[in-house]
Amino acid sequence: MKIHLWKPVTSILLFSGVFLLIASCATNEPAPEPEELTIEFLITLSDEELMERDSDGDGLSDYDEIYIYGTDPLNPDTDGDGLSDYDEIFLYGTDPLKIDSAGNGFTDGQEIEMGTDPLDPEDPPFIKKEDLHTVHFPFGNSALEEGEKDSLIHNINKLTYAEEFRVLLIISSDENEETANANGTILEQRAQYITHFLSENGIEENRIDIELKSAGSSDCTAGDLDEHNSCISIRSVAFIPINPYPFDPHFD
Ligand SMILES: [Ca+2]
Ligand SMILES: [Ca+2]
Ligand SMILES: [Ca+2]
Ligand SMILES: [Ca+2]
Repeated sequence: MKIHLWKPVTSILLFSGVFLLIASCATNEPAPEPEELTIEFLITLSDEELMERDSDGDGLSDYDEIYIYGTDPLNPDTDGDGLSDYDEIFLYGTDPLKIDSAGNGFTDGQEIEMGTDPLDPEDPPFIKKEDLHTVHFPFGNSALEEGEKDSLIHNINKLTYAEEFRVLLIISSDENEETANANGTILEQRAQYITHFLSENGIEENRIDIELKSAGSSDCTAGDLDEHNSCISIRSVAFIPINPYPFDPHFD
């Protein structure tokens, strides 16, 4: 009975063995591939075998990925920035392990798409929201005092540097200020003063958007009231940079 039971099993084993032997001879594969490739499996292979393989088809051999570049031999785009490991190393010179080689907020793939230099942190020139200062007006007046002009010139320098940028000016007055005279409302006068100052310094009007915003003293934070019972922080023009690029950069 025992012999009868074992016979078919032995036949199957023998048959499988012969089949595996034939398959292995025919494809010249040294070891059976696991259903899903893993690094653990790859590093059991010899250097020669790894040099002949490119498991992820990115143009780099498994050997080079594992032992030279430190990239993932099972992922054609290790850092996920849209550029293949091969292209980063041999075409663009970018870091295949860093999503943003220049550290300027745009990924390497985005920079290639925009035609900017992925290795130059100053390309494309960029203005962050906090790079532009809010400037404040004296009570009832549309002309800036000297210290505030320095802030304005700082903003002009930023806009000159990043010439693709437009800017939104949000111009506010305090409710206690005189709202209008022969030259228009105080908001209009402030808008005129600022745009004139900007265009005199090379920032043309077509780069400027304006929003006039009346604000009440109720928006005032404590300690911001002056001797006119008017709110210093509200009498202002805020400069909001408008990103001209198709991507919003991400800063760590
Ligand atoms: Ca590869
Ligand atoms: Ca790869
Ligand atoms: Ca990449
Ligand atoms: Ca990269």
